[in-house]
Amino acid sequence: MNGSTRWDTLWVNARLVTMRIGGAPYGVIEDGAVAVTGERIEFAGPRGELPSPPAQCAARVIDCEGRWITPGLIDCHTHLVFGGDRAAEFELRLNGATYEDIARAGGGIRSTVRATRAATEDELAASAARRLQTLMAQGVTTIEIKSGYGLDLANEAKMLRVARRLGEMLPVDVRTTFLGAHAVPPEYEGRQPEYVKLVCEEMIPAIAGQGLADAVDAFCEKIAFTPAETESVFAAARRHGLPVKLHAEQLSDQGGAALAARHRALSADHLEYVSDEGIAAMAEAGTVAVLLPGAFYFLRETKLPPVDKFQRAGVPIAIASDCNPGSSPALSLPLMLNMACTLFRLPPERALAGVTHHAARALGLPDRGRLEPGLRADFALWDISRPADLCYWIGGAPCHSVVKDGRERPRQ
Ligand code: DI6
Ligand code: FE
Repeated sequence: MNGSTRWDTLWVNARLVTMRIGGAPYGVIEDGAVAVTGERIEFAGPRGELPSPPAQCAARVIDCEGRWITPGLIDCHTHLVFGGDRAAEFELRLNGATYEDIARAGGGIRSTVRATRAATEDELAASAARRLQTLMAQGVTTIEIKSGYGLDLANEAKMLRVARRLGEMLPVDVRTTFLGAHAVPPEYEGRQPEYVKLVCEEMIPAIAGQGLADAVDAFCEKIAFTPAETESVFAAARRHGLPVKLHAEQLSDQGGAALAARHRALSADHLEYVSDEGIAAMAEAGTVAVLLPGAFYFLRETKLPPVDKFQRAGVPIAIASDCNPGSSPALSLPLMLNMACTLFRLPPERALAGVTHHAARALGLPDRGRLEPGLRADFALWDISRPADLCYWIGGAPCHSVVKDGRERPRQ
């Protein structure tokens, strides 16, 4: 190479979980190497296929001492930015109240709305940053963050600005989703159609105009918005060039999955109560099923999402934390992997696909989620013996370090 090295950095003596499809399980490469220049992967393969000895390949060579490398984890569904918490409601539920009872009595999402409206941007950023650092310490390199606790233009925009700011403060990519149609705010009590009009005609145009959202979501449910209202939110999103996703079939079957598929949604999320028609429509549209075992567990749901039917229909399954104060105060994606396996019976390889390449797809980000030349150099090193160990530990897998955009990320 005429004295000049080809790549910036080369990681050797590593075992790779490439998540490449069609080869070995997990796309495993024993005795692998990953080379990076700038923010991109240039090489991810067996050390024996390097073009020359490691020291001649890259300006810097890092010995991974046999550790496993996975793609950086992607948490594709969170409500990470919020004021306060709902630990008191957790106690109420343990004393017999249901999630729906609490919501109908003005608690639930609305209590978080009060706390979020009262908080400053700095306060919201500080509390969300602590949660985000906990997720990052366990391998997260990309996260989606929804609004939905502001429920008026100023406060929804505030939440989305905080989410964007987190991506600037910390070495992690943040994708933002506008969820104005999460709940009806108290000032619109009894005037739900007017609130939907506000979301569609004022909030979405303003949020899109300020470039604050990468997608639009809604909560289609008996205690939230009807399918017809969801349609109008999606139509407004389309008018402003934003892709959609949907909280669908979490507590009952509303036909939300099929509706989302008709709108070519990136994902439909939750899906415990999805029908066969919903699954078929998602398969046809290529809509990802995002399963949220943290919410299933925390709400003590008993109806399982139909994972085998998704698999048979060819619907990609992603797994996310749904981190939020009401239904899933979850701060570990490896814990969600364990729950996806234990509660939903997902084999570890499919669970891992759910927080890597299928999660990337749920965010419309084809540039990440696998270890492959040309993709973003986001990956995590783990002190484990085999890939399934990532799903095995309850409450945290041993993450050694994280590389984001080709650079070793300082410990958070
Ligand atoms: N479904 C959920 O699980 C979260 N939002 C939603 O639409 C819960 C949000 C909350 O309870 O604060
Ligand atoms: Fe959610």
